[in-house]
Amino acid sequence: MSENTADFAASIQNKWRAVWERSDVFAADGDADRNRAYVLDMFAYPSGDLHMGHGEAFAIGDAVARYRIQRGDDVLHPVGWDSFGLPAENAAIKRDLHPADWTYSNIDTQAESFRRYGVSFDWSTRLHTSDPEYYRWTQWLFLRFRDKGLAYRQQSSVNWCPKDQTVLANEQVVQGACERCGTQVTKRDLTQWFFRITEYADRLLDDMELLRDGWPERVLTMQRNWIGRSTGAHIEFPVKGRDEPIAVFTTRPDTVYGATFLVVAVDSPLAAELCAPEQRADFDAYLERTRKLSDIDRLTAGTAKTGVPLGRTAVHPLTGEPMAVWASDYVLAGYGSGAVMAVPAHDQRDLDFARAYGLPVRPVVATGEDPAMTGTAIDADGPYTGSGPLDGLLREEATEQILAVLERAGCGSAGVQYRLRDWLVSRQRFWGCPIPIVHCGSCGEVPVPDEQLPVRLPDLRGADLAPAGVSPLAAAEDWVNVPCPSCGGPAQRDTDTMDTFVDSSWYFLRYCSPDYTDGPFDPEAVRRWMPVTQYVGGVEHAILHLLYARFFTKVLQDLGLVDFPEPFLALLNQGQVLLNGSAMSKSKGNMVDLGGQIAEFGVDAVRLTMVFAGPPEDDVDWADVSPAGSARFLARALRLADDIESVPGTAPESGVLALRRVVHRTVDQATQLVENHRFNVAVARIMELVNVLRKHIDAGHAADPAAREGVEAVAVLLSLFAPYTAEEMWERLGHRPSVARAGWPTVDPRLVKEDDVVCVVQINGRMQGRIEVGADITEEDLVGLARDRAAAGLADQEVTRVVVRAPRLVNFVTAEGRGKK
Ligand code: ANZ
Ligand code: ZN
Repeated sequence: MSENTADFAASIQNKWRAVWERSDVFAADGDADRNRAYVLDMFAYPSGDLHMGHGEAFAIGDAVARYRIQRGDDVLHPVGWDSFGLPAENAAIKRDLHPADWTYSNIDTQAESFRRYGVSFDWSTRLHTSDPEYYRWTQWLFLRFRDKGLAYRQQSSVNWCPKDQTVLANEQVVQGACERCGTQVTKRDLTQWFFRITEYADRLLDDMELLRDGWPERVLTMQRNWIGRSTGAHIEFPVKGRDEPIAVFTTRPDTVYGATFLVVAVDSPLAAELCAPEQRADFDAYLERTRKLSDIDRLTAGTAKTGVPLGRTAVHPLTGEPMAVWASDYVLAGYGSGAVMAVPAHDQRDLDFARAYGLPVRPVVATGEDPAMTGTAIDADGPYTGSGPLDGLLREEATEQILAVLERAGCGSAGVQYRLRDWLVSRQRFWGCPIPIVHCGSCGEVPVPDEQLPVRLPDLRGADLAPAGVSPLAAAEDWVNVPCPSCGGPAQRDTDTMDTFVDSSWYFLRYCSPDYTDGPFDPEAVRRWMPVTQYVGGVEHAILHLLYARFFTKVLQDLGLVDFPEPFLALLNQGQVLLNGSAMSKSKGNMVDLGGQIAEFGVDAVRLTMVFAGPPEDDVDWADVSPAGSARFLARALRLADDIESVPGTAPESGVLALRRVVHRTVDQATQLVENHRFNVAVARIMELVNVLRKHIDAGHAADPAAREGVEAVAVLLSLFAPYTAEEMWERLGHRPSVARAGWPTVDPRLVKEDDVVCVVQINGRMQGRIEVGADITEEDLVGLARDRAAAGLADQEVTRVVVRAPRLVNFVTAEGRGKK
C-alpha cells in the first residue's frame, strides 16, 4: 500500500483517538431513562499483543455496540482481562520473568492496541482478574459456594498433566492430551477441590429453552451433549459372599433378561474390593496398563476388548442364574456406578467382550439373527423372548413394564445419569486465585473470614515457579504458616489456586460496578445491566466457559444475589481468521501480524475487511481478502464528504426524489441486515450507495440536499465498521464530533415503499375491476380489498376458493362458477 494510505490512516487515527478519549464518548450512562444494552466481548487473555483473531472478534462486537449506541440505547461495552492462568505463567517462566510482570506488561500493550483499534469500550469498567480487588471477590464467592455445600474437597482419581505438573478438569483433556501443551494426560489419586456443578445438571439442560432464540443451535447441542442426560434404570445384582449387591446403570433395562455377566471398571474401588485373591496378580497388572489410557482411548469403539475375571459370582435378580463378574477398561469408573450388566446380544461393546472371552450371548429380542455368529449386536425392535413377563411385547411397552417388574422384585428402579462431572477447580500452580481455606490440625478445614479477604498471592519474586508437582505456594513458608482463624493454633493455608475458568465465570457481573467494595457487585448495577444483551466470542468457548458462567449465575440466583437464571440472552460466535485455509499458528509460521496490517492499511481498512469478508460466523481467510481494496473504498467514501456543497442542516425534503429513495432504502436494508448480524451485506449496500452518490455528485448535483442526506447516512452507517473515516467524513460535512452518537438515520416509510401497483380482481376468471395497492401488501389485506371491490358481483354466491397472485391478481372461484365448467 502506498505511503500515503498508511500516513493518512495514522494521522486520522491519532487525531480522533485523542478527541474521543478526551470527551469520554463511550461511557455508559446507567441512570438514563433509555433502553439499555449490555454488549459484551469475551475478554482477552494477555498472552502477548492482540492478534488477528482479536481483530475479527472485536470488529464484530464493536459493530454491535456502536449500532446500539446509534439507536440511542444506553450501552455498556466493558473492557477487561482474564489475567490469571497457566499459559502466561509458563511463558513468564520461559523468559525468566515474574508472571505478574509479564502479564501486566502484556495488558498494557493490548490496552494500547485496543485504543488504537477504536473499540467503543467504556474504559472506566476496566478490570483484571489477577488484581486483588477482583480476586478478593472470587474468593468470597468460593466461600459462599462452600457454605452451600457446592465447593468440597475430595480424594479422587484425577487427570494429571506430567509436563505442566498440575491436575486438569475433564474438560481440559482433549483426546487424552493436555489442552494446553498436548502432553498425554495420566491419572493420579489426589485430594482436590470441586464445584458441585452436577447438582445443576437438570437446570443447565432445561433452561436452554430460554436460550433457543438467542444462541446458535450448535452451541446448545454441544452443551446438551456435554451434560449428557441419560434415562434408564438402576438395577442391583446380588453377589455371592458379599452383603452389598452390585448396582448398575443401564439405558436398556428392557434387555435385563439378556444380561449374562457383569463388568466392573478396573480402576474403581469396587473392582479392587471384589477381586478374589487368586486373581490379584492378573488384576494388578491389568490395572497398571489401564492407568496409562485416557477415557477417550477406553471408550473408542472398535478397539479390541480386554479384561480380567474377578473370580466372583453374581446372581441375576430375576432369573436366579449365576453370572461371572469381570473387570475391564471399557467400563469407566466415573460414570454411573462404574459397573454394567453386560447384554452382549444387544450392546456392541458387551458383544465384543463376550466374543473375546467366550461368554454367553443371549438374544431377548427375536429377529432371527444370532449376534454370537454375526458379531453385530441387535438394536432392532421385535417381540421379546426369554424375558418372562416381557415375552411378546415390543420395546416401548417392555421398557415401561420392566420398571414395574424390577420394583416389585425390589431390585431396581428408574434412574437418570449424567455425563457431566463435578468441576475440578484446584490447580497446583502459582499464577491463580488462592483458595481461601486454612487447614488446622484440630479444626480441620477453616474458611478465611470474609474480612480477611483477599488472601493475597505471595510475591515469590526470584523463587523457582517451574512445575514441580506441588504448588510453588507450598514452598512459601511465611505465607503458608498462619494461625488458625478458628482456634488460633498453628495452621497452614491451602496451597492450591483456582482454575482460571472460575475467574471468568462472573466477570460480566463485576463489569456492572467494577469498583464496588461491599460485595462482588452492586446489586443495583447488576439489576440495571444484566442479563447481557449480546455476547460475542469464539466458539471454542461453546462448552466450558459458557457452561460455567451459566452455572455460576444459577448458584448466585439461589444465593439471592441475582434475580435471573441465565447470564447471556444472545450469543454470537465469530469464525476464525485463517491464512491459505489453515489456522494461523506460530509453529506453522503462517502468522499475519495485526499490528503490521494496521500499520500498512490503517485500522479502518482492517476492521472493514474483517466484517466484509463474510457472515461473522464464517472463517475469514486473509489470503482471500483485500485490505487495500477496503482502504480504497474508504478513501472514495471520504471524498464524497469533501464534495458536498450544501451546508449542514439543509432540509433534505427538497432534494432529488429518486436519490432520496435510494438513500432511504439503503438505510432501511442496512438496519435489517445489522440487526441480523449480516454485516458483510450491509457493507455491500453502503458500497453501492457510495457509487450512486458519486455519480450523482459528478452529474452536477453536489449542492442537492439529497446528496448531503446520502453522504451523511454513509458516514453514520460506516461509523459501525470504520470509525475513524466516519468521524473524519462527519467533520468534513461540517459537523462536530462524534459521529458515533449522531443517531441512526430515520427512514421515511413513504420513500422506502415501492410504488403502488394495479391488482386485477376476478370472479371465476372474469374481470370485476382493478384496485391500486402497495407493492408489499400482504395476501390477507389484498383479498380483503378485492372482496370489497367484487362485493356486488359475488352477491350471495358461495366462494369455494380464492386464487391469489399478490400483488397483481385475485380470483374468486364460486360454487356456481365451478358448476358451469
Ligand atoms: C445394558 C445395555 C444393554 C446397555 C443394551 C446399553 C445397550 P449412556 O447412554 O452413555 O448413558 N454403561 C453404564 N455405565 C457405564 C460405565 N461406567 N462405563 C461404560 N459404560 C457404561 O450409556 C449407558 C449405557 O452404557 C448403559 O446401558 C450401560 O450399558 C453402559 F442393549 O446396560 B447398558
Ligand atoms: Zn484450628
